Order: sequence, then structure tokens, then C-alpha cells
Amino acid sequence: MDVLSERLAASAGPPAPKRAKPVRVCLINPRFEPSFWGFDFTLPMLPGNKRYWSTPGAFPTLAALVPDGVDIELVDENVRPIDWDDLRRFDIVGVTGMIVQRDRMLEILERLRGLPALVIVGGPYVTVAETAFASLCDVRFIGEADESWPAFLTSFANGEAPLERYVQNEKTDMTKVPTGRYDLLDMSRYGMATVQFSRGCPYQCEFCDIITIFGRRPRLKTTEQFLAELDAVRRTGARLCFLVDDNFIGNKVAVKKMLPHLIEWQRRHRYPLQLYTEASVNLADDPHLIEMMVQANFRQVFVGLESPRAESLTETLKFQNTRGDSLLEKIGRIRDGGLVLQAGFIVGFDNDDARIFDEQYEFIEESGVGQAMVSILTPIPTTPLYDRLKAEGRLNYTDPEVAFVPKLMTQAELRTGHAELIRRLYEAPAFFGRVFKGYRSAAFRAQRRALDRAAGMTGFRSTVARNAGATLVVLRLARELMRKSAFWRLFPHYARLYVTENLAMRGERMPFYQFVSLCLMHWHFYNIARRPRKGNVGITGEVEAPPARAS
Ligand code: B12
Ligand code: SF4
Repeated sequence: MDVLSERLAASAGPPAPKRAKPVRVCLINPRFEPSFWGFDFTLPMLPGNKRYWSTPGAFPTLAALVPDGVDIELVDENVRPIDWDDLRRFDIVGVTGMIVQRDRMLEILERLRGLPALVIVGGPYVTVAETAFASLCDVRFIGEADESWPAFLTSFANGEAPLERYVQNEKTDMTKVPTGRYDLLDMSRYGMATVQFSRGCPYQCEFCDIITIFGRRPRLKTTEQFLAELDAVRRTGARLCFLVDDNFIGNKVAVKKMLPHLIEWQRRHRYPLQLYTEASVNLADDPHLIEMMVQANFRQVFVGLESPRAESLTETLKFQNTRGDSLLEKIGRIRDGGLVLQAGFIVGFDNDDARIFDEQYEFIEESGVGQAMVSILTPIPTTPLYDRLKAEGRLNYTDPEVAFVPKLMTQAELRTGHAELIRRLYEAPAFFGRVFKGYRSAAFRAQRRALDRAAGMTGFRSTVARNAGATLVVLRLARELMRKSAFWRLFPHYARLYVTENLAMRGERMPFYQFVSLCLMHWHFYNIARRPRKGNVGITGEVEAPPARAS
């Protein structure tokens, strides 16, 4: 018997009477503030009624894990408001959330106080900042909950008193995770489904809580399990799917064994899902892996590049980014293999002085990475970075966005330098300049053409239909730009770039609908870059790191 089961058994006391009625559970995903990732400014212009870009990953899994005798409802506040009166009919109300949802999580928990239900919290934020929630809920789930969650529900259904805190003894055995209940999500409200193939990452970046939450040994689902999950996603009508693995290539050998089956699955079903994922930059060193991913209909990959400064990469223990040839060459190889690169960058390392902003700008422009997400270094509790800065007395929450004292700048310099960098990166000429720099790779275009042909996307009728849809989107975009008084600032750029960059490529130009989707994307990033920010780091005061795991 593991520690959890022992604790559950110990808390049970004499067997309590079983419930006659099912246990009613409601899980809430708090709304996000508009962010780089949410495509909040793009969604209103897409056909249909999309409310948020990606589905909440924990929901389908947690719903699939409930035992018999438990009814579950999922409320994602990003797509529908919380009906507070309706919450009275539930026995358990649970809240999930990551660091950027902190404020809304706390607000929701405050409002839940008056309910008769047992209030529980789980997910990545409570996992790293447990004490912030102690007085706001009855039960906390720390870390993965694939085993503790169903065990808790079973004991609750048996009338046993819950513990205040559940921690799994062992990391989840991913081969035992059931197929997610994607049928419970209203996919028409989302742009993209999310599915997990593995958890964990073998690297050791100093700022990263993936390895403190999920560990450094990648744990994978079986191929059959994963394909069953994709079948379930396909049945919802989703066309885009984000494999939300911490590092999709964390275990290359296993991934290479799975990919031929995924390729076969895509072929058999006529390429129903376009795939996106996250991977470490050493993907660039494995052309065969890239080739297989492209054949499996992977379109984009997010890579944490972090910094052009080798000293900053070394300082943060991101050695995989310093090995071998340059980051620019690696980026080139991934792109030439047929994958669009999205990349993450960080400013505020101890080796970053005020020149880092120009350096990052030049590097990103040179890289041809259109979607470049630049963050301020954030000390997330439990990470080695947090521990180090705390030991050095450098945690400091006086600035709304910079939660520590940088070494070679002031907090204000870091905050304003970061804001200005993002603003520059998303000026229309800068953004489109990068995109076309990437698109000019003949190898990239050749790979993409082959994939689009295989996926049946190049036929005359399909292109005409897509272009017609795009024309409608252009009208919506133009109306929106006028409404926001941005028409004359942006539309002439879009029109000019279409002619000078795209049409100039003649037979090699990208289809009109693709160019339009870039304009939509740009409009989103442009807004995010100019938005007054309200402290997106999610840490607004010192939080105690949680006690060590029970295992
Ligand atoms: C997909 C993803 C996203 C998607 C979000 C999709 C969505 N609609 O929610 C996108 C791309 C938008 C995103 C963005 C960001 N993300 Co993110 N993301 C992830 C990722 C890779 C997977 C999440 C997922 O689906 N997991 C699968 C499910 C099954 O796991 P889970 O959510 O942890 O749930 C398990 C347990 O936690 C628990 N559980 C969860 N909730 C609950 C609730 C209850 C009641 C119970 C009982 C149990 C429970 O049970 C589940 C099963 O074990 C995670 C890493 C990870 N491995 O989880 C990072 C992660 C959540 N993201 C993170 C961060 C920092 C961000 C960003 C801030 C990055 C940035 N600098 O911009 C942005 C913020 C975006 C914004 N809107 O402002 C951090 C969060 C840190 C923290 N401790 O809170 C994580 C952990 C990764 C990391 N270290 O970078 N992200
Ligand atoms: S490569 Fe990414 S997931 Fe892995 S430790 Fe570094 S930041 Fe975390």
C-alpha cells in the first residue's frame, strides 16, 4: 500500500454509509487575461464563435478519471461565464490554474466560500505556491493527481472525511492514464485541442518548474493510448491539436518508435489533425526526426531559445542551447526541414545588461522567427532560480512585472526595456520581415508543398474555398482596424507587404489565405505588445515553497 492509500485508509475510520445519490463535481478553469498565447484579438474575426484559443489540458484527463457514481461538469470561464447560483447544486467545486491565473483563482475561491460544497484546488500554481491557498479551500492537490484524484473521490463517495492535502506518492504512470473526455468540451468554442503524449523533460534549466513538478525522466503514453486519444479529439471536429508535452523529444528513441504509427494514422484518416508541439533545440541535430514529424503533419514547433548570449544560457544551465553550432544554424535546419518555429526568449538573466534588448532584437530579426515570445525572467517557487535568488536576498515584489532585483539593471530598466523590445518586434515591417525571411527558404517551401499535397490541401477547389473564407476575414479585419483607429497605421503595411514580399515571389508566393492568417496573427501580437500590462508574472507577494513531497 502506498503512502496515499495508507493515509486515505487511516482517515477512513469505521466504514461510512455509501451515498445513495451520485457525487456531483464541478471543475472551474479561471479566465486568462489576454496574452500572447490566447489569440484573443484574432478570435472574433474567425468564422464561428470561438472564445478561447486552446482547451484546458487538465479537464479531459480529470473528467476521465472520475469513478462510477460521480457526475462531473466542466466550466471553462474562458468560454462561458460561471453561473454562481448553479454552483449550489454541487457537492464538490474544484478550481485549477497556472501562475498567470493566480488573481482570478483567488477571486473565485473567495466567492466560493459561501457555498455548501467542498472546495478543492489543484494544478500547477497551487503545486508551487501552496500556502497562498491554505485558508481559501478545504482540500489542495499538489502535483500530478491522476491517482490521488480518483482515490479522493472514491473515499468522498464512501462518506469519508477528506484530507486537507493530497500528494501522490509516485509520479503518474502515463501508460495508465485513460483517454480524455474530450466529448465534454464544446470544441466549437476553441481554436485548438490539447493532448499530452508525455510529461517531464531531461534538461535542467534553472528557471523551470517543469522538472520540479514533473521530473526529468520523460514518461510517455503507449502508442495505442496516444492514438486512441487523437481519435477522441478527431471526433470532436477539432482540426488543430497542440501536443502539450513539456518536451516532445525528451525521449527521442520512444518518439521515433511512435511516429511511424502516427504517420500511418494521419494517412488512414486523411490528415485530420494539424499538429503543434514544444521541443528542445537539439531537434535540429536529428534530420530524420524532423522528417518524420513533418510526415506526421506537425506544422509548428515551439522551442525555448531564451537568449543569444552564451553567458546567460550557461548561467541558467541551458547547456543544450550552447552545444554544437550556433542557434541560428539550428533554427535554419529545423525550418528547412519543414517546421515553422515559434520561440521563447527571456530577458533579465544575471549576465544581461541594458544592451541585451538590442541584442535580442537583432538576433530575433536575424532568426526569421515570426512568433517570438519574450518574457521577463520569473522566479517560480520550487525552482533552483527561486532558491538562489531567495538565498541572495534578491526576491522583490515591489515591481508589478519584475519579481526580483536584476544584477546589471534596475527593475524598472528591465520592465521598460522588455516592453519596448516587444513593441519593436511587433511593428508590422519587423514581424513580416521575419516571417518572409523564414518563408524564403526554398527547402522549407518544398517540404511544405509535399505535406500540403499529401494532406489534400493544394487542390484548386480547396484553395478557392480557403481564399473565399479569407476574403471575408479581410473585411472583418478592416472593420476592426477602423473601429480601433488603426486602419491607416496598419492596413497600408499589410497591402504593401503583400505586394513587395509575397507577390514578388511569383510562383513561389504563399496562398492569399495564408497571408491573411499572418495579418490576423500580427494584429493580435501588435495589440498584446501595446497593451497596458498589469503584472503578468502572477507572483505579487512572497509565497512559501511547499513542503517536500511525501514520497
Ligand atoms: C498547454 C500549456 C499552456 C497552454 C494553455 C492551454 C490552456 N488552455 O490551458 C498555453 C500555450 C496557452 C500556455 C501558456 C502559458 N503557460 Co503554460 N503550459 C502548458 C503545459 C505545457 C501543459 C498544460 C497541460 O495541458 N497539462 C496536462 C494536464 C493533464 O496536466 P495539469 O494541468 O498539470 O493537470 C494535472 C495536475 O496538475 C492536476 N490538476 C490540475 N488541475 C487540477 C484541479 C483539480 C481540482 C485537481 C484535483 C487536480 C488538478 O491533475 C492533472 C492530472 O495529473 C504546461 C506544462 C505541463 N506539463 O503541465 C505549461 C505550464 C502550465 N505553463 C506555464 C506557464 C508559465 C505559461 C506561461 C505564463 C508562459 C509564458 N511565459 O507566457 C503562458 C501563460 C499564458 C497566458 N494565458 O497568460 C507553467 C505554469 C507555472 C505554474 N507553476 O503555474 C507550466 C507548468 C510550464 C512551465 N513551467 O513553463 N501554457
Ligand atoms: S528544456 Fe524546457 S522543459 Fe526542459 S528543463 Fe529547460 S525550460 Fe524546462
